Amino acid sequence: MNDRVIMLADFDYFFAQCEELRNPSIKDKSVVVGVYSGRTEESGAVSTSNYIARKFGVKSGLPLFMARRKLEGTDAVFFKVDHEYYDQISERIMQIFRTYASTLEQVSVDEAYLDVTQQVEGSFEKAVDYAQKIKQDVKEQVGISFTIGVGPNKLVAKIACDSQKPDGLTIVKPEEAKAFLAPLPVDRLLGVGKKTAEKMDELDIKTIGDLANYDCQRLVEVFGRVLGIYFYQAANAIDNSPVLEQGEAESISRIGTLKQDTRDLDFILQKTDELTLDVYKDVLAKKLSFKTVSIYMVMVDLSSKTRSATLDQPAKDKEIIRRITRSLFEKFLGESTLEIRRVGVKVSGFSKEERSQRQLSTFFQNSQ
Ligand code: DCP
Ligand code: CA
Ligand code: CA
Repeated sequence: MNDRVIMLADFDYFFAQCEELRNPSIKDKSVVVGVYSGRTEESGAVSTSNYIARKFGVKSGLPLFMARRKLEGTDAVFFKVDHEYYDQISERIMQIFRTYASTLEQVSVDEAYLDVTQQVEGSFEKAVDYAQKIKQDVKEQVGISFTIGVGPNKLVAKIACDSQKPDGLTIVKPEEAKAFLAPLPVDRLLGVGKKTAEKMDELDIKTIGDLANYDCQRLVEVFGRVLGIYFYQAANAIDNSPVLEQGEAESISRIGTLKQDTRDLDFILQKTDELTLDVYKDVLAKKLSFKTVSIYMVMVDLSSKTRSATLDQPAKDKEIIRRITRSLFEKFLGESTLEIRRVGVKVSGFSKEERSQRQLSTFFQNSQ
């Protein structure tokens, strides 16, 4: 567990940056992404905003009518959240991250831990160049900027990341970690909310340094064994929690709309070949084997159908997906008379070591 090099990457003003990506001309304006509650034209709250809008005090959670007021007379653009689009961008970046890390733990749509210990041979000097290389690569391939924090564990990497945004890179070496945390207020630690911070304040603990120097036994008396020890260790920059590959899909799938409604097998297979290639890239990147291949159809009357085939042995071959997709469609076309509008390809039944608890993903969650 010693001498790890852990990175936390957090995409800058993410939803707003995604909007800038597809509308480059708005880059110099205030960009606000809002969740509209739908009750009236104006009701809802700011999901996020770019850094220009933040200068005017427009931040996540602010009611939209107030955001409009603050930006009145300025050149500002407002968008509705488009989760499907942000998820797609996020997924592309996560894919790139996977090629740079031994393990990747995605914590949210715009955040992931990367264990890069092996890649940088445990060296924090090498981690500087490595982090810059990842940033550069994602900038070129996807066009999104993000901030990286590097530390000897997840806790330090996270706080390092938060310390300098946007487009930041903050490296905290193991021997600097305690001194780095010491001056920060205790509520920067995960698990120290308002109430806990107040309690700590009563004990005259204001900074993480105060907490680190506090008597561990006293903390256990006040906060209980689990929390007391956790606070003490966290304040002392100790965190042995591993970067855990998780939230990995139960299935990998792609869905797409056909150029025209059809029952023509070759026409359909042209589309599913494209989808298969994308599915296969995911399977490859995640080093998975699958046992089940499914197809998905949305018919002209908007009803949807699925068909699956399960193999005797796990497979990881693109040709197998193509072959089964073809035979499933052949069979399906013989059973149905309706034209098909949308098609999907899915693989599931993954095998990989230690697949314990996986998040259930919705069928065809990567729909496009
Ligand atoms: N988000 C939201 N409502 C919030 C906070 C966040 O809808 N109250 C969404 C929009 C953000 C995304 O989650 O783009 C990621 O949240 P972050 O807290 O990481 O904030 P940003 O990425 O927007 O900005 P930063 O550059 O500070 O990371
Ligand atoms: Ca972010
Ligand atoms: Ca975030």
